[in-house]
Amino acid sequence: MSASYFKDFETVQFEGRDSTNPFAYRYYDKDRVVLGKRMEDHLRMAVCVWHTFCWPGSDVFGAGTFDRPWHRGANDADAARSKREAALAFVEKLDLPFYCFHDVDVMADADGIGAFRKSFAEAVDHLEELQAKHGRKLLWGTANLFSNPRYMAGGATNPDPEVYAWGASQVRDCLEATHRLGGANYVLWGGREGYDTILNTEIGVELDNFGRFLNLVVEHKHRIGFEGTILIEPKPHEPTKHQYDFDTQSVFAFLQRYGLENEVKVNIEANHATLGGHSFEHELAMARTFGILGSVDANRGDYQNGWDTDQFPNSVEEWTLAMLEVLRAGGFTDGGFNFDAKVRRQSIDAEDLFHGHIGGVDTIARGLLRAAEMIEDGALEDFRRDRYGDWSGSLGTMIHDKGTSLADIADYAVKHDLDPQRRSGRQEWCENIVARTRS
Ligand code: XLS
Ligand code: CA
Ligand code: CA
Repeated sequence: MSASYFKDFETVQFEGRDSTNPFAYRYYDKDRVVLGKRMEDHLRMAVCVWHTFCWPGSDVFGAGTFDRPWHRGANDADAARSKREAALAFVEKLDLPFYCFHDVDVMADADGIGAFRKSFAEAVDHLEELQAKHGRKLLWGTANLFSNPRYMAGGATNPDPEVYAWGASQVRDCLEATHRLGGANYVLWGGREGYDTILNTEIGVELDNFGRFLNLVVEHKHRIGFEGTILIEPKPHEPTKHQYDFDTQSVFAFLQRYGLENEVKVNIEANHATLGGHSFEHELAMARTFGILGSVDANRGDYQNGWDTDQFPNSVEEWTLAMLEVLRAGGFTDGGFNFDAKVRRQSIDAEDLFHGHIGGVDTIARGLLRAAEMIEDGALEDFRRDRYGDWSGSLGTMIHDKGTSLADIADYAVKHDLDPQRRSGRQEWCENIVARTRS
């Protein structure tokens, strides 16, 4: 039933900006070389299985609105198989290279640890066949330690070590599966690694248990020879009131505290950045600065809503600024852009899945072209460099000299009777450069 779900759709192709075909790319031309690299290799885009194939269109006020064949009954072995087939067929129809999954997204429901492991193992065997059949790759896998009621108080931060051990079993199996499937990264999103009320929460114990967990995951990665990157995905809250992986700065402090700053990077999600009161480009810039920019979940929030709406990206300006940060970071090595985005509940048809992804792909591709144009033009980058140019002069160097004290710097100011002249930050000029970009 599933292989035929997308039978009426052709593979999406690049037709250029004048195309009138809603099922064509206007900007994403995978073989076009931008700043010395093919677009496909810059962007490494992925489809997520959870929103696009598992979510039935339900919300807290109502049932699922979608009528995909695999949603009609229980999530048994047949339904899970159809869902996997449909997912990989869809990625091929979009002509994108990658997909991403949680363990529970791709398997049939199973109770008990033995049955759970067996069901997941069957799914992984099938995914291996499907990857070969459709010529697609895995950007990352992750274990879901937040949906099952057992995880209501967290996985690695649960007060009950038996829950922690269950989580260890899921993560071990999912990390090994990701390795076997050739995954480029392994993600940990700590959805319930936080608290609902501080009244019942011992933060110090929870953080130490969480730090121990992450160290064990890294150790296991090396033990099995997985060469991909381990990624933490920051989010400030939802479902918990407070999530420990609040944002990139908090995650970096956590990694340093537990000795993992050279082992683990971040997977930045646009909507999580904005939920945290930041801009998307702020989170990317922070990760670039710390050298921990791993991968990106591509989506957007709604500026009037305070929750995680996971809509498809559609702001060319936001993605221009984001791509500028990714390019400044030197681009991705293992990472890519994963569409952690879902069509709206009223977008019930198979074609809506295409419209969501095609729009997102083109928005990101256009962001890349515009950011590349700004980098090639050089005016903004030159201005930024000049603005800090005096730091390589004599005073700047002296300030950073190991032997220099606060008093030395203060004496310098007094001795030279310093009277620094104000210089414009040229914010509006900078903003105009972005707005006037032609690509
Ligand atoms: C939820 C997160 C989740 C992670 C993977 O808000 O975005 O989907 O990406 O667990
Ligand atoms: Ca995400
Ligand atoms: Ca999200």
